[in-house]
Amino acid sequence: ALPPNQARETLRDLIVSKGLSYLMEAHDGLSAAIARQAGFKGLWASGLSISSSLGYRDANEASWTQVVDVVERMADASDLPILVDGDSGFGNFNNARLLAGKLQQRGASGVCLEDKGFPKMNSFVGNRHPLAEIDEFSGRLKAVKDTTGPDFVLVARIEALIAGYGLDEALHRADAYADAGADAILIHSRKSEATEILDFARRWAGKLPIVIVPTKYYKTPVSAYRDAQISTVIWANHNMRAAISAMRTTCDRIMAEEGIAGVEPEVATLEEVFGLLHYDELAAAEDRYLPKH
Ligand code: SPV
Ligand code: MG
Repeated sequence: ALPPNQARETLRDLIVSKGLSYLMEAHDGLSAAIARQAGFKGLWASGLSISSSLGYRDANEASWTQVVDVVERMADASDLPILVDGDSGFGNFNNARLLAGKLQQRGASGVCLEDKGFPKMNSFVGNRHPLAEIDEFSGRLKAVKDTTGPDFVLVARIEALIAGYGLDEALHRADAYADAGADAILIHSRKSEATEILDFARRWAGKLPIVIVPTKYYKTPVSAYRDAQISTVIWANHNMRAAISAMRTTCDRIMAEEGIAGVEPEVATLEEVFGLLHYDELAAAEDRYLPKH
């Protein structure tokens, strides 16, 4: 068990607070613990990263219960508030509320639902991203809110720009989802410049907090988001991608060198592993609870 993180801010604090907040991607207990150690105050349970780490494609190949199990490990290992990528909710309003309720029970602080159908495809893959009907998707949002109650954070993610529609459609949808009870709007873009995101923020005029995912427009400095009064930036997949690079380098070297001496100084020490997962707490508990003979 992790020592309780007394001073932690809630996900709602992070998303609603005036300043810019960050959510760091994690996809298992270990990456969650590393993000906490780095000082992040909240996590993004990325569908892309969780799928990838399980060896699935980000196309709803992982079941919703597999995602819930991963999120539980992240919550236990980090004790941080977690916004979970709930994809499109794994079906209709009923599947969405089942997912959200179970995530809440297992330690998540909020869920993000995107206005697409099931199965969804990752927003950066191909050009087929059919949008859900606004009324039907609004029903999914309402059902989630009614199930989880007000504290659990509900983020409505708008895929209109990804699907090739313009700002008017995105804003129209954002209004509808705000009426349906969303706590924040995630506006997604696959452009390499932040222009359409900043235009959206200007026209939205702070009706609800805005969350963004600058995976493709990564060159924009965060000062631009602060100036635009964006609430939260999600660094959406960088632990997973960093793991791929590091694991590939290590595998290639061990393969080529037929030994592990070369990589030893490059990889985390075992002490680091034991520290991240609080083996010291277990030793102290053994002293307390195990008989001393
Ligand atoms: C994820 O991290 O799974 C996301 C963000 O949904 S994206 O991959 O940009 O769609
Ligand atoms: Mg996703």
